[in-house]
Amino acid sequence: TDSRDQLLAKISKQLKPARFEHVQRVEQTAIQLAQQYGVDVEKASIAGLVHDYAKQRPDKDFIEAIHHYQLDPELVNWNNAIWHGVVGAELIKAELGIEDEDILNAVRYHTTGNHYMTKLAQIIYMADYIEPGRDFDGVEKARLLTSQSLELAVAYQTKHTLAYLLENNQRIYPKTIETYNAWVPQSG
Ligand code: DGI
Ligand code: FE
Ligand code: FE
Ligand code: FE
Repeated sequence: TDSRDQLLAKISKQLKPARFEHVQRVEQTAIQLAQQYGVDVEKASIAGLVHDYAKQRPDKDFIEAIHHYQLDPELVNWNNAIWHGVVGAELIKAELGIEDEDILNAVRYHTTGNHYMTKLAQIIYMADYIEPGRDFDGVEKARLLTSQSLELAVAYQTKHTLAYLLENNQRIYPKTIETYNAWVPQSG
């Protein structure tokens, strides 16, 4: 794997400045949460830095990767919002040499969540939502919950994201519904 400087150089080459700043804020937020919740800080740092690595790739790169890596063929019916995590993880593995499956799964699930998420994946899911540059109704509540309980925070984000998508007549990716069913109803 690369040194931190090499990793940062490769990431910054893929991203416009505003997006590169976002991933650095996600990294810092993820490091703080890892310290609080007893998760490997180095993994949280790397996962935060790489989570949106593929966000600005052209659609054709994702279509090619779905075929090349024999991912779920249904993925071709989705778009960058879903691809940059699920398919992006394969590009991160191939292009950045990151092979840790916990880190790769944290990237895969950072947008939609998953029925099962490690603490690292929960941290990246939440750090992406609450990093200091985020500003939306409910972000303060999300920050407070994240400091109190990762599980309740994951449930909060999952519910509010699904409600937002429904309100805006967006298609719901099946894994988003799986995440909702696994995390929200039993949390009260
Ligand atoms: O990449 P970021 O902007 O930092 O954030 P993200 O990866 O969490 O979210 C990317 C987008 O994905 C966001 O606008 C919400 C959207 N999204 C999440 N779940 C679904 C979804 N879009 C659709 N259509 N369906 C989903 O289930
Ligand atoms: Fe993202
Ligand atoms: Fe997110
Ligand atoms: Fe992000």
